[in-house]
Amino acid sequence: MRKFIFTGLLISVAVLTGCNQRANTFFEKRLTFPDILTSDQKVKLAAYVVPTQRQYEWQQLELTAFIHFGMNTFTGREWGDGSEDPALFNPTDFNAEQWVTTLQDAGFKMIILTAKHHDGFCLWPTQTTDHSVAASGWRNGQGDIVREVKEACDKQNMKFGVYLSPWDRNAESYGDSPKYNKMFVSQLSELLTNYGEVHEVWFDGANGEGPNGKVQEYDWTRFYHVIDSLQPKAVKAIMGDDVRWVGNENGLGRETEWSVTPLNPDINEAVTIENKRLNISPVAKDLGGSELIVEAKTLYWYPSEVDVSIRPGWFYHPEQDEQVKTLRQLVDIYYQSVGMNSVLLLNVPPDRRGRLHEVDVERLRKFGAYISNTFNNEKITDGGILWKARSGASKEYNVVPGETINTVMLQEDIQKGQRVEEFKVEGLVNDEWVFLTEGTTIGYKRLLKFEEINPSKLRITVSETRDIANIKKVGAYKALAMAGDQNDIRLSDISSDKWESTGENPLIVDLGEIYPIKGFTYSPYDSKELVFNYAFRVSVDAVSWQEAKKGEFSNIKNNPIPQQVSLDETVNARFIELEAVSGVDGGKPAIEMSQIGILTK
Ligand code: FUL
Repeated sequence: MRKFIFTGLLISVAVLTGCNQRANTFFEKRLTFPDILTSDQKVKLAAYVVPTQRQYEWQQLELTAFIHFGMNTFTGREWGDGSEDPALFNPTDFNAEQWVTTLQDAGFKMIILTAKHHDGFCLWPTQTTDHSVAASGWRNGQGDIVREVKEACDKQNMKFGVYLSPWDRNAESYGDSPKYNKMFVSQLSELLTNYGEVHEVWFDGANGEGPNGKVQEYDWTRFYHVIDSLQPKAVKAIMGDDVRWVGNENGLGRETEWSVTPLNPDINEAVTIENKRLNISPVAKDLGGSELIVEAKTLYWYPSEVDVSIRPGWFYHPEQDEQVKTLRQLVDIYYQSVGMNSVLLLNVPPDRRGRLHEVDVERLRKFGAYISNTFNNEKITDGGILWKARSGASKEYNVVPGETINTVMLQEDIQKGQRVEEFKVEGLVNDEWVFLTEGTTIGYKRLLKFEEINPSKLRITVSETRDIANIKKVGAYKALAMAGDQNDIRLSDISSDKWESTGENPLIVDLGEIYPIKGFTYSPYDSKELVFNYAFRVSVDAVSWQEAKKGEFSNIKNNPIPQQVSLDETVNARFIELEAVSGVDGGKPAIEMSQIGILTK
């Protein structure tokens, strides 16, 4: 009877809201609640929101790769300012097939290429601007990076996506909204018409214009329409409404990661007002808990993508060759992304030759081998049978006799919605059930690690679920121990024991003696506001000062990692002065001595 009443409710909601409802049971991508619902009904209905076909196919890719390649590769910057001479772009041994083969061997299923980053330089010979590969010396201006990458992908059956930065520091029309939107639509259309199938379009939300910068109103509706009509299989990511930014660039998903959320990208006033009312943004801790759902008017299937670079920066910098993430860091990232109901988008930036660097290639090879060795070695014999679990229900699974395990995997059939709110895993050892681990959400995939153990059975309990959960697969594995720790950014070559400082903006530091300074670092930890534009000055006597560098910590807002700055030439100095010319939010942030490091090597 209760089931009958609920089915009736599902149908009336569909009729009332006109949502895209499949077979009178599920709501594809979006559900707007009618006003009449109780809180319990709202939470239960959230369990009936499901992905579109293209979102579902995207989720199954699990491992996708980002390629940041462009003008910054050759200038050493993270954000170019658009004034770069196209002649600087000149890869000496460009080889897209090497990228695809390396990434494919490591298990990656799609490559997303930065066709245009914030500096506006286009990697294809576009009709829309002269600022492109056509104006470079590479292949005598006859080359097309986008085409070569796409062809290499096609050859090896790798999916292909494009990153096209809305923020453009080169385009003259940027800020003249209709004019720039027209140009952007043409760029998008070229990319989506001339290169065959595209499976993801990545719209970066980053914009470093600051309070006094150019203001561009993007025509997102039109951009969406261009994608939907030219590439119906492509998911729209980040400022797109199919794939959500996880909220950090560290490779870290949420413990509780709901793909059903009231959050949508801020693409129009109504959405912005609603996101503000609910106090949510991609960086919010809770994006789908029941308390939030009760407050919401509309829910979306908007799953998380974890984007992170294999190196500290998004672009290749030779000085970061020793800071490529270790196997251990990459595997942790895998557990925290794919294993936390997200798709991993791992950036591997090609070097100035136009090849993936040997260190990165080796790391990827190890990573791919580790993941396949671990997860192709199933230790449960009967984990593939669909289990329909009510709140409180348990099910036992058989472990291959004698096997040791330390990892469990759970998957819901998300085509029937994401439902589990809490679960527990136990192992049967000597006829006794031993607690192994527990978690909150499952979604498409959840991986959890625990101490090595040899149980004869596993018992999964779905402690709380929004409606009958569809557990599609349970797996157990033995992940091998790994040597090696973090490859951290080098913070300082000289000890700060004898340093003395005055002021906080500018901050002046007496290093105690004269050093040959090659660069400095700024670690943004614990700052109220992060420094964006800076000026770095040096002096031997604290009387006459010389400006050694002026610039911006380009991507610091989204990726607040320690910033390393190399000076154009080595300077001998005893005193340094760092001024925060402006902060990421337009203020004048203070700087502490503990945030600074000096590079002399
Ligand atoms: C950010 C950008 O500003 C970075 O440069 C990089 O492209 C990253 C993936 O997104 O928002």
